[in-house]
Amino acid sequence: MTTAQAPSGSKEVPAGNWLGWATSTDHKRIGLLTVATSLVLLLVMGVFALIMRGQLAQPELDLVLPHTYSQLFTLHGSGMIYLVITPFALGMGVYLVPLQIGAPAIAAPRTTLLGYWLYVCGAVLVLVSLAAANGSASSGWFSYPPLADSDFSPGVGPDLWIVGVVLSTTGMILMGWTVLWTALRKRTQGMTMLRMPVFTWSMVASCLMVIGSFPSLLAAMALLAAGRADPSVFHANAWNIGYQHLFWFYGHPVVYVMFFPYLGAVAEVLAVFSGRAFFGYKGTVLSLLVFAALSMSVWAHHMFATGQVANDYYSLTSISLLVPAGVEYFAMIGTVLGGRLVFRTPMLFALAFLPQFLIGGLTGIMVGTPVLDYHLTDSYFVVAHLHYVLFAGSAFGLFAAVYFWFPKATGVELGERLGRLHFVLLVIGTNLTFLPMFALGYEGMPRRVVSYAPFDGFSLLNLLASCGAAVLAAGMVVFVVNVLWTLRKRSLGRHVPAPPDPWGAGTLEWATSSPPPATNFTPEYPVPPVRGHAPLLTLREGQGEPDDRATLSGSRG
Ligand code: HEM
Ligand SMILES: [Cu+2]
Repeated sequence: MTTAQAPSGSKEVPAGNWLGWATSTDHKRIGLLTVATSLVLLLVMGVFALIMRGQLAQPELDLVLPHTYSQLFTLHGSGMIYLVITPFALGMGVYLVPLQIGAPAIAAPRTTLLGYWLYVCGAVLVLVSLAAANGSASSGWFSYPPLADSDFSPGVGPDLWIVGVVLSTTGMILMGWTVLWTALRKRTQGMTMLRMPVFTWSMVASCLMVIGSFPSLLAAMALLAAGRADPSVFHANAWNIGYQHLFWFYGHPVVYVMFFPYLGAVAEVLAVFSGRAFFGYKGTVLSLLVFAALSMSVWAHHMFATGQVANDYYSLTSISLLVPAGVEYFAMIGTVLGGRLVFRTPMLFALAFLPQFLIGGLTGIMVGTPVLDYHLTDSYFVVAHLHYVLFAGSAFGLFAAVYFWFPKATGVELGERLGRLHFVLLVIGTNLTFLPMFALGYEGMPRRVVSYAPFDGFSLLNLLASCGAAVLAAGMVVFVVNVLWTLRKRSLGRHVPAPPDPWGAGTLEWATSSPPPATNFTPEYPVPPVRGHAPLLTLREGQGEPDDRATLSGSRG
């Protein structure tokens, strides 16, 4: 901690005090622990992906055994979703929502802390399951029975995986509740619902989906566990399809839980680095809520190929998601078009999010159309689509958020040059890795295969994708170096301490010190008056009441 910045009277626990960190009920610590844990797991899951891309770089390689490969894609996919992108999103909410709405603390802090530890225990179990005699789960992140039952996936590994998934999901539900409760009940004076920042609204919409849909995954996992104990459960075919329904009632909305918070972060970054308030605020808020509600009605578009669902209905609801998505998209573009742009690293990631995500969204229309999906399902086209949404979409938003809020959370900015290098490598790497997969899928390469033959005609595109993965990995190394280097400089005291508001931003978290004191706001850093959804911007532009300006300059010390 940069103690120079910490106002007197705050109860900072020294940085080396591990027990203090692990048991603190300060939402900023829980939030930081959550995002730091998920970033570490991102590297682990990334290494699994690299091994897979190594195996697929050329036809008929023997880098890993087929059963190992099945575990790798299962742990990679399930880990990225259950243990990385979802927890990071909720961790951001835990850290930022109280600050953004001017609250001194999160609602139910012990419940939030319990949520974090359930997540950690779940992650440990999922990783430990790899050491089981028959290995870990190996039937993909959605683990359909009968493939995932105890006849086809014997051993204790898949059971450990199930318990791990249940624990971390329960943790996410607890965090979702406390973040939602905070936004509803702990807003400062003047912070009406329709003045909450876009990011906070994106968290509210996400948390509603967490609460509405995550319990369905717990039910699916309970069913799977029961079926593994007594395989006759799945002999009635109804339960195989029933499992899929329970699973996707969670599995679809989670895609938006892994997307909204990043979209919210990108929206804030775009507004700040365009030097204006977010354009189309109300339309965006409304569309987030419509989007969240609609998202609960589309789940069975993942089941078109079973022939057992009402394809027309699910296709129609899926494609109607384009309307709220379009509103948000144009609001973001409108924000950028009217502004004076400043191209710092967070802004670069936020701008790249737009076209990258568009590719994911548009190919979603294709897989949401049953006739096309019959051809594309379970091919590499789906792998390309989901990675454009989740990697090119969420991960770019994730990095925009990391570079943007890093100085707030740590008191020091990440290095700009390394940040740009990271950005360039990530853009090249992402597209080189995932674009060829559309073609591979269209040409008929199935997903989840450990190898292919030279005469299949998949060799060149796979080689390109694997080279892309190497570029991506290099980008991630640059990012890790940047973080460690910056933190090292800070611990040696050789850094430039970040001011409360290094970017000229608009929302309340930038009114307090960097990092914020234990109670978020203090007499030295009071909550400024709130008269709109970008209160600091209003004050700076002199549109507030005359006495407002004094509060602001006072708070800047
Ligand atoms: C935000 C980051 C990422 C997320 C959320 C993610 C998610 C997923 C998911 C859900 C699956 C499907 C697993 C399954 O079929 O059960 C998957 C498969 C896969 N991913 Fe990722 N992934 C990410 C990043 C990456 C990266 C950076 C690479 C490459 C460098 C990669 C390479 C692969 C490969 C090779 C497969 C196996 C495809 C198959 O055979 O079906 N992923 N990923
Ligand atoms: Cu879906």
